[in-house]
Amino acid sequence: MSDDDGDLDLRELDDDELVKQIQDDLYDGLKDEVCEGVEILLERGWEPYRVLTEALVGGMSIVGVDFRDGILFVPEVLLAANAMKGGMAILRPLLAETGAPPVGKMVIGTVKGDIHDIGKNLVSMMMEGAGFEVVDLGINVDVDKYLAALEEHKPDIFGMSALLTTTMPYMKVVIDTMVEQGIREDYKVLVGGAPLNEQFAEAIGADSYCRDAAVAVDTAKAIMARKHNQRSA
Ligand code: B1M
Repeated sequence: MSDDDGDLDLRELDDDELVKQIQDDLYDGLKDEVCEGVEILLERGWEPYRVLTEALVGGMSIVGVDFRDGILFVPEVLLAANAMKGGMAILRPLLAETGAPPVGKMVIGTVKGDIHDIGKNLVSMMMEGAGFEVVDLGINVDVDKYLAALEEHKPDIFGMSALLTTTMPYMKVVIDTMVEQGIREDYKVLVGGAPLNEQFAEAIGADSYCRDAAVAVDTAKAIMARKHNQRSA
């Protein structure tokens, strides 16, 4: 399994071992190794979505548990996030390649005070892969920036992400401001992020809570189908 330098040869691992090794490398923040593992799974015919969910998201879940339990700290988690982003960068063009004209437009960003962007980036990638044009506002987005982007891009779908219990209430600030300005009904508002749930989304006046990126895609597609039917009715 090792070469002359004692390094592990990823190509000699079977699929299960390789996924486990990618998760270990992600945990250890080894970006180059994670990228190599991702490339090997793709060469073996794995669908990009499967690589994303099983190897990368699966690896980050393990990081999340140990971060919660005080085994990992911010510097280590930042390295793991960097390794995950390396793997995602390889998958992004593969997930986004549809060749078809955009089926709709989305503006998305992580709310003010929150710098978590991996989940949001994943949603953006999957939405692009489903044929949506995505305007990604990045992290720490305040209400003025969100509203300016809605005005400029006139999206069909407006998405907000929050990973902290302390930042998720900011979604309500944004939605309340939309109501005050009389533009709430111009957009479908989807919200997501680990601490959210259906009840929260309903309480703040969002249209839908999206548990994960796949649900975001399905929800957005259903919204576009309804819009299309209304137009042709
Ligand atoms: Co942070 N962090 N973090 N962190 N971090 C969490 C969120 C935490 C749960 C860890 C823990 O304690 N177990 C905890 C929050 C506790 C709470 O609020 N209840 C936490 C904390 C406390 C913090 C700090 C406060 C730590 C500190 O400084 N003491 C700090 C806050 C910084 C800030 O934002 N102001 C902090 C910092 C960081 C890092 C910078 C080190 C790093 C972020 C790097 C980055 O994103 N570039 C980080 C990370 C990586 C995590 C964990 C480990 C992983 C998050 C992640 O990327 N998951 C996380 C633990 C966890 O979530 N289990 C944790 C993978 C990603 C694919 O999943 O983001 O859930 P997720 O996205 C999913 C869905 O939620 C959904 O779809 C995505 C894909 O399926 N989704 C959407 C997300 N957004 C959506 C938007 C949509 C739709 C669906 O719009 C339509």
